[in-house]
Amino acid sequence: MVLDTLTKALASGSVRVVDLTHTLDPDFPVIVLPAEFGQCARFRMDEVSAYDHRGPAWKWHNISMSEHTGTHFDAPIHWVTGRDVPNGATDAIDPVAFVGPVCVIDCSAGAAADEDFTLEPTHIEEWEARHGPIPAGAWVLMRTDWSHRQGAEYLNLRKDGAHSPGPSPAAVRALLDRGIIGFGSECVGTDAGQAAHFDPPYPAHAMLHGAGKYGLQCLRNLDALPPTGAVLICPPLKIRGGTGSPLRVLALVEASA
Ligand code: 23J
Ligand code: MN
Repeated sequence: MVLDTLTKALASGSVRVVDLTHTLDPDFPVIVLPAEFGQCARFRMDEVSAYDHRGPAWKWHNISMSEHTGTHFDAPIHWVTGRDVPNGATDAIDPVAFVGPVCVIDCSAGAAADEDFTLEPTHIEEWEARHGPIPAGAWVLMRTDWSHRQGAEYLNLRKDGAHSPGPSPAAVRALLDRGIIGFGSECVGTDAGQAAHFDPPYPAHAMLHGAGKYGLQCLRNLDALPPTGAVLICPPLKIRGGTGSPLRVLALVEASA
């Protein structure tokens, strides 16, 4: 009954499918770590044939990239804190995690005023006062409109590293206390650009993955989502032992009455 209602609503347009994914493209920025560390590979596409002598009736490409290139999913084993989480790799996560309710916290005004804006517990409490409690099992997405930025403005690298918004350690703690299943960001990582200097460093990665939770990065179109009521669909590729993967992220959104 529920699914019949859903498919009819999709057909009539009263439930819309919103694409939260950036296009995989060699020019899309990837995270840049300090030079002493290994680096993330950009997306690459090589033509194998194009209806030619290499394959007269078909066109196809070989592709390569990092697990953490473009719009992508972070699995618990991505971080050392989550290395022993049961079923913490992309091929082993219970797929029920890939479909769920989504809460969107609008931080766009704060991020416009301060490129190092941090989501704090007070913002979460203010959001809940207006929209109700964040339910256990929810995905929480931090809207910053950072996805509107182009080129070098997206990573926003300076001599002292990247400057982009993200959650404070206390905010990650507050989200874990509510029993969320994952946290997503429009920025290149779930953590703020300066999060190496937080305590603990990289709190979104360290605390979420240590608790067996998931991350989404490089999201877009969060400005097309309501604060509550949408359904997120985010299944990563089933990479054996994978720490994450590029994916298509969709949201089902009810047309406002
Ligand atoms: C490796 C090291 C630090 C970070 C990241 C990866 C990511 O943001 C990622 O893509 O998961 S902060
Ligand atoms: Mn990642």
